Amino acid sequence: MSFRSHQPGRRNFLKLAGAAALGAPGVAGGPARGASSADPPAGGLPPLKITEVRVIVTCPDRNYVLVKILTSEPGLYGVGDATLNGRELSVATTLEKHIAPLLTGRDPEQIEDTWQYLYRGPYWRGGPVQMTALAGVDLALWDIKGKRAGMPVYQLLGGRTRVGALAYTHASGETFQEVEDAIRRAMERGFKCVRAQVAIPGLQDTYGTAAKKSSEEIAGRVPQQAGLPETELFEPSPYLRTVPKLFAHLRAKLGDEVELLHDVHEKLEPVYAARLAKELEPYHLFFLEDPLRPEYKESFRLIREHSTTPIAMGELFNTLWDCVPLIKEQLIDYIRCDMDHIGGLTNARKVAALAEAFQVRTAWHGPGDIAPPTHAANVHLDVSIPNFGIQEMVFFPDVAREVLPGGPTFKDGYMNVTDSPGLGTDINEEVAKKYPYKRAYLPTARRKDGSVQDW
Ligand code: KDG
Ligand code: MG
Repeated sequence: MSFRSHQPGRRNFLKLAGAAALGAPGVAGGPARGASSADPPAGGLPPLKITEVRVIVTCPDRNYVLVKILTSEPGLYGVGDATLNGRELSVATTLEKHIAPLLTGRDPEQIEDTWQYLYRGPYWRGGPVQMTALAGVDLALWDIKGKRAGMPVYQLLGGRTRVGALAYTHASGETFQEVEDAIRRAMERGFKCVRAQVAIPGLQDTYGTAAKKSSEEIAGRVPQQAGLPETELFEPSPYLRTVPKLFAHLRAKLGDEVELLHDVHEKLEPVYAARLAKELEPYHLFFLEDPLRPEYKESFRLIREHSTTPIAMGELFNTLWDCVPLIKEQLIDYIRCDMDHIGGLTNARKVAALAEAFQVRTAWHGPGDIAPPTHAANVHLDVSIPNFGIQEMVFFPDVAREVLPGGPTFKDGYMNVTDSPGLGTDINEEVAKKYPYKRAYLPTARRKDGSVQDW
């Protein structure tokens, strides 16, 4: 019996159940390995096996970790993204040393079973390293399934629910005027929604702004610092004084139509986040992003009790269960997990379904430090679910596009995917070799008294 069969014969099913109950090693070790030649073909297609798992670390403009899964069908492979900014080699090692040996010989069609096997199988579960590794495998398997079916992944997810995915980009500046100008430029490019961040007087290089770089250069392209990480300075008081004034300026100058967003980046303590959300109310943000640290979800209640500013959260979450308390209590309005850090499409679509039940919409994380296969998977999901909200996006530089061709398109404020089978992204391994890994870190932050602050 193989899990490949869509409708396993009853006799085979009982055999498997009996074997599992007895702890038969073939079953516990992964059912697909045992696919026998007597297995019925899946939907008329011949049996398929994973023959090789390649882990490719490359740094065209910044570091990316890609997973290429090859199959027994000549020319049929899938490409997934397993990039974890600043910890790339931990994920690559997990994939190479621990996960790849488990995959060779398995049936790539059994995505859910492989996901469960890799999530629950090792006993130790969750965490950003393992969940990013799992995402890399998961996305590659969805890519294979789409290519095999001759369909884009959104068709496998149920088909289109919308013509495109409303997108937002980032605008930043040293002054309110610079932020306003950057938003105007984004609007000229077609964006209807823009995230706004401004430098905070007295604090150097606050998150989302960086002196010496244009807003477009920074947009979504989180700094990667070669050598050792730099330290930024943060104090809540000047930040809390400045941000409402920024949005007062932007609304006065830009009017009400453009949708504005702001990322707190988990920097605030609950009472200050509640104050900020309350003071931003008159400016009608699309959402206020990641106001609190991810650990203690109850704190979100305080924000809710004091403000109607829509709240988004989730880029530091790693599992479906991180999302449950905030969604089921309706403490947020947008769930914005990073598909690359919560185990890929298989888990993200469950998060979306959970959110749908509680009238929470999606806003998957879409920064420049995850690679095109994740951006593509985001949009395949966006255009196929009923409760999509908004999609963060980034324009990759030419050098990255040469290594990682394909990916979503952007027009008139909306992202889209093409109808090419699978995810619609690829990797050029020869070009990737020209750009070896370079050690790099995210910045860190401290308060004026020297103590550690969330960046
Ligand atoms: O690597 C960290 C980035 O992914 C993060 O800082 C980007 O917060 C971010 C965002 O909203 O894009
Ligand atoms: Mg963010």
